[in-house]
Amino acid sequence: MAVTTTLTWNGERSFQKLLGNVSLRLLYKSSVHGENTVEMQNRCCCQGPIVTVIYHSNNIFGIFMRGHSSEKSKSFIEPNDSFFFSLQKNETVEMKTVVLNSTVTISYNTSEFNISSYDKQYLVLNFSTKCICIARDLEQELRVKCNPMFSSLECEVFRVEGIKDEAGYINRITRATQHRNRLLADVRAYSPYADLVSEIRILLLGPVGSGKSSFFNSVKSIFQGHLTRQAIVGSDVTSITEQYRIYSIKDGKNGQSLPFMLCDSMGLDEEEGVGLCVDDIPHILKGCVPDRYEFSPQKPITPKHPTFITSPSLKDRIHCVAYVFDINSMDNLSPKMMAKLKQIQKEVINCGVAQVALLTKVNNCNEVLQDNFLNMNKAMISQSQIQNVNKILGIPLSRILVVENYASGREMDPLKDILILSALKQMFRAVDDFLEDLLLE
Ligand SMILES: Nc1nc2c(ncn2[C@@H]2O[C@H](COP(=O)(O)OP(=O)(O)O)[C@@H](O)[C@H]2O)c(=O)[nH]1
Ligand SMILES: [Mg+2]
Repeated sequence: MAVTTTLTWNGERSFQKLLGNVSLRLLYKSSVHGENTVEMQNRCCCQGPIVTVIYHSNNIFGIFMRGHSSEKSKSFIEPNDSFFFSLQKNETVEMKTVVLNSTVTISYNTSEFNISSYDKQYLVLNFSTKCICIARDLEQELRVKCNPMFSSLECEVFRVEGIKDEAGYINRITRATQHRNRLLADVRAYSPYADLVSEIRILLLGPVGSGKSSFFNSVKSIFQGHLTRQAIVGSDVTSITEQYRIYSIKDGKNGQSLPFMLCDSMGLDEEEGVGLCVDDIPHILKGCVPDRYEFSPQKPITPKHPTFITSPSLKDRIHCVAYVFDINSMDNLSPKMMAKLKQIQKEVINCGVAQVALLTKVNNCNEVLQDNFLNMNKAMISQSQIQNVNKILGIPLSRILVVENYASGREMDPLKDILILSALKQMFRAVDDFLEDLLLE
């Protein structure tokens, strides 16, 4: 009896889009061949690249493994060329992928392993209860929503035939890493226009929770090569950051300081007397506010303050303001917040400082970067949020940057790095324009 797959033609098409013109040959189907690991192993072992597709409630997701599954690897999948995917149903079928960064555990029975000991990426199928157990981060990233009620559970494994390296996803990821490394080299090699200063200062300004402190942490993580959390981040409604911080970043652990500093400030609040005080802003921009200054929302700094910098030089001042917003809240900024932003922008324009907007929390970072890295801004321009920033603050589209900070994940990701490093590069360009203009003056 021929075993038929549950995968639709559109589903198969999205694999072809991703991996090149491949065909999928069904090796195993749980409802036909038996719902256990041994059966699956017997049928799928040493078959070359395989894809495991899980159908649970309304979700279709799974894992692509390039290396063949061996006897030894049983339910463990090694990183490097494997990835998770989920098929998002829309007009066609869209595939969302998450690169595997650590060893993943896929198991057929909860009793086979202890979840707490695999705190990274795991996936457990329990056929007797029709439940799946999936790592939270993974669930969120794949946008899988499993309803334990009314669940059905089916698992299919396919051999992927005709896979070509050049056309596929794996190649794209490799290209991403190369592109990331080039950007990294560019950022390292940056030197401010006409060597007017040795380090430029970028001020992060924006509502509470927009991701300012996380952006600094993310940039630092890239240069450290692993995730760091120097700045405290939070999900409180009031600002977690109360001190003004001027962060210099080292290239590697004991490396040289990079040619830029990120200045992290208290978050903006729509209410008067809460959050960063608008009257503090001109002083920050001019470089009068020292590192670690404690903000007080009702009392702006004055020249009488003991640590007030009375005659700041060009190196002390802010060379670029980055207005930071959560991209998802861009469409519903309150009128009060907008008014405050306008007020602040007036101060920034008065000081003649360069301006960019930085939109955080884009969760489709691999879509943004899909085919051509150079076109990533173009791909975003049609989005209403970007148009909105352009409208509210009058910032040109090329100066509206999108990033996904390192917030919840535990591993570095070249795609996130590309967006973050590209954002830095655009900030440098904005600063150079500002410095050039200054010199002409
Ligand atoms: N998913 C996601 N979460 C983020 C991102 N940036 C920041 N966050 C989260 O948003 C919350 C506020 O971030 P934080 O950096 O403290 O914002 P700040 O008040 O502007 O400094 C924290 O829970 C962060 O983990 C991002 O790019 N993506
Ligand atoms: Mg903060």
